Amino acid sequence: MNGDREQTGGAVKERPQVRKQEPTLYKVVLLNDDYTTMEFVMRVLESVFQKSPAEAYRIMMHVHVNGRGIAGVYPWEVAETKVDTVTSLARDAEFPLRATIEEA
Ligand code: TYC
Repeated sequence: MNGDREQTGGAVKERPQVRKQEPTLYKVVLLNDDYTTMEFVMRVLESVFQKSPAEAYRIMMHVHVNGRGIAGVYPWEVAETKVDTVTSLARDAEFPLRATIEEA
């Protein structure tokens, strides 16, 4: 064997090119409903999706007006955890707020 170096027909590459593997990303989509308060949705966007108050307001209003909107884009397991957290916070507060995952 040749350590970590690639065989390149006589020459030895000291710094083989490292190709980063980009993880597949997924959108966490927030759904509108008639009962969850705007304030609660903004609090979820700030605490679960690390949005600024201004960005949280913008996303919440987008969902309110258009029926759905992207809360964030993450690798699968992160997206799944965010959806679980939203679902659990909503259930505890007795709001029907829902979030789903879509391929980005
Ligand atoms: N439509 C809700 C209301 O008028 C607010 C709302 C916004 C609910 C976004 C859910 O994902 C949501 N109180």
